[in-house]
Amino acid sequence: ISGVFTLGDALITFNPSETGPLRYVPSFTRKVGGAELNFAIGCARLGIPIKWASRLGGDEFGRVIYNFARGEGVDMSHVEFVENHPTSLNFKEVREDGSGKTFYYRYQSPVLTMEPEDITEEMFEEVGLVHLTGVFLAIDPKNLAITKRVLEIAKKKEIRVSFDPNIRLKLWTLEQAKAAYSEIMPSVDILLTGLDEIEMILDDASQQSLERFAESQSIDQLVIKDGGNGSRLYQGKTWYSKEAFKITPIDTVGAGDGFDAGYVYAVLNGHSPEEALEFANGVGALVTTVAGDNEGLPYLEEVQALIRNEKIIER
Ligand code: KDG
Repeated sequence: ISGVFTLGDALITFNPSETGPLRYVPSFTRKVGGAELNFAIGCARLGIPIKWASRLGGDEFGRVIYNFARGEGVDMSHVEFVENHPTSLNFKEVREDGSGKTFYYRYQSPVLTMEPEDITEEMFEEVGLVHLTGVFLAIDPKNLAITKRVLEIAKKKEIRVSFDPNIRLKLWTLEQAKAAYSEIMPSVDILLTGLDEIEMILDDASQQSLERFAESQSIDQLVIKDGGNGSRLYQGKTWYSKEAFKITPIDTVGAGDGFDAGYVYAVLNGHSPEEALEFANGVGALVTTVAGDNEGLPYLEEVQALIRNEKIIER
């Protein structure tokens, strides 16, 4: 099985000790987050060789993220520490139903020191799929050029590209997001998007409009994630769908990243469209059962047990 490459900014995530508005939360637990890193950890737990390219602050928090990601088995060869750019922070608010809000402190993100020339062909050895997300694009306008450099190499080496828009309106406007997405969409083979996100991008998320969009952008697999309502896939002029697993979420942040890792695993392992949706739904569901953005990411046997409706023997 071939490996996966991703790039993005990671954060020290402060998870609240209590649910409800952040202003009343007295204490936090220090954790690690960041959409692309969550994805990378998801891949590693499923057994996919995963390279994560990034920059971290040359500070204590940078070391926390580095050691955490390395401990999860993420290939850190393309992660560097930089001075004068503190590691990004994120304070989370979690509501009773598991949904949340994000308060970023990432104005000087270490990834601002990355340049398109830092992306070299050698980084893509043994890579069968590149996964990109809109969070990296949102951090700085220059990141579009870095992303394009990744896409250029992927095209040259015939590497598949998956993309998650991961719209973060706290980082840029919808207009800016749409402009950047439109530049990279024609290079995307697998689009993994939330239903709410594709509604924002296209204005009209009717079946017809989605089909037209996929065909006009030559997107091979258009995957729509709809949380508790399950997921859908449009591929080869056919729609497939799979309902969600019935679980009680306690922290939904990171579920979409987990879904992406699950879907990519299924694609690399040649699963059928329905099996791929089911597997990805399973990974996403398990993420929501644990507090934190990536702690709930399952190991392969845990997803398989959920799908087979088997209990894991605990004692
Ligand atoms: O998808 C989960 C991420 O959103 C979270 O871990 C942190 O918001 C975040 C980000 O910007 O990467």
